[in-house]
Amino acid sequence: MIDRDQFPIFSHQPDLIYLDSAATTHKPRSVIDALAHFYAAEYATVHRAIYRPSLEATERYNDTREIVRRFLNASHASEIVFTRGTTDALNLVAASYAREILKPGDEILISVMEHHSNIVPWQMVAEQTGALLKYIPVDERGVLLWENAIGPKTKIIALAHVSNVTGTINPIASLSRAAHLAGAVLVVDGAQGAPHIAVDVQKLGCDFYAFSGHKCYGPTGIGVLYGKKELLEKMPPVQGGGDMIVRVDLDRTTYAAPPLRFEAGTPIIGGVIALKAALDFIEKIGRSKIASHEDALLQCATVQLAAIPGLRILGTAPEKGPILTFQIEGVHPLDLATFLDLKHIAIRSGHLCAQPAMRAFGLEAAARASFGIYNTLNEVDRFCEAIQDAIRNLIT
Ligand code: C6P
Repeated sequence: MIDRDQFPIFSHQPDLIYLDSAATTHKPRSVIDALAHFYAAEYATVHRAIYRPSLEATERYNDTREIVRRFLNASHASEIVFTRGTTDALNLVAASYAREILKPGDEILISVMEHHSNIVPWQMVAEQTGALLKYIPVDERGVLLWENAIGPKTKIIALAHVSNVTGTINPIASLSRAAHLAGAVLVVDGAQGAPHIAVDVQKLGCDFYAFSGHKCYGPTGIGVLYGKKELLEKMPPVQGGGDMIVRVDLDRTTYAAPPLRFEAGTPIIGGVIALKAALDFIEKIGRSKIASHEDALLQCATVQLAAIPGLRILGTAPEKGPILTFQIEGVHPLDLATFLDLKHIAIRSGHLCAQPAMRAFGLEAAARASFGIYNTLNEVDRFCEAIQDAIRNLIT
């Protein structure tokens, strides 16, 4: 599908079969070079200084905002806030938007499938405001049973675009319409969506969309919050400091307009610049090509694993991202991951930072393989053979 030589990790670790892209993706040469080149040749602060290198760094920083706007098809670059990642972005919506609008008795609706990043911030804001946190159930396939869940008191609905446990792709456009009919906003945790699916926030109709650069072939420490202009403009900042102000007096501060209002302090300049290289990398391949390649890998792995007696796949929704979580009767997921690691196969094991989702399946831990653009069908076959081998060796 792509030239794997673009990813230096595979020349440093030629035996590695990396099946943990849902945790974080490896980086193509173009991203590593963009980051190294910025630090080596162009490094300067942004927004504050008038010397040439700083003006140029500021221009490149701002260029990325426009690239992200296009990546999400947002209407305005000012709707793009740079954050440290998805977690940071979701916490910003909870601590600012939600804290501002929620009254005692209002309802926040999330699902039992969410990552802890899309549960804990809502629990915190519910406690602070007296709002109630309610959960949408899922069926045994991992499909959201949401139709009757939205009520007159629902003010915020926060859901994953793609579940990091079941891989389920949630029907965001329908959920947006239903949320708006009820007078609520829809917050989308796009951590597993943005790397795999073409995201058009105007078509999806969501009010907020969060994602992480490091799951999109970019660096760690940089993420994005998209928010509708009219909502961001009403939101108070959560952090105060440099760069987020128009004027500071001894007794008061006038805040800058969004997005700078939410980007206090010296920003993640190198991360932002390298994020552009990552999104360019994705766009150059094309998101529909990425999705179809990863879907082929997922189908190939699913067919092989589903045929193994005693192996249960968690998440069999009709629409899935490239995530395959499973459990084998009589084999602890940590033992399985250790066994596979001896064969240089990297999978995730444990609760996947989604303990309520695990418990909904009656488990405390599971194993997960997830696919990226650099994986091959041959790697999938070797992974499935290694699973068979693990079963022969680990079940006594
Ligand atoms: N899931 C996984 O292995 P951060 O850490 O902020 O970049 O992303 C958090 C996050 C939020 N939502 C979803 C759906 C996610 O999958 C993640 C990160 C990783 O599944 C690490 S636990």
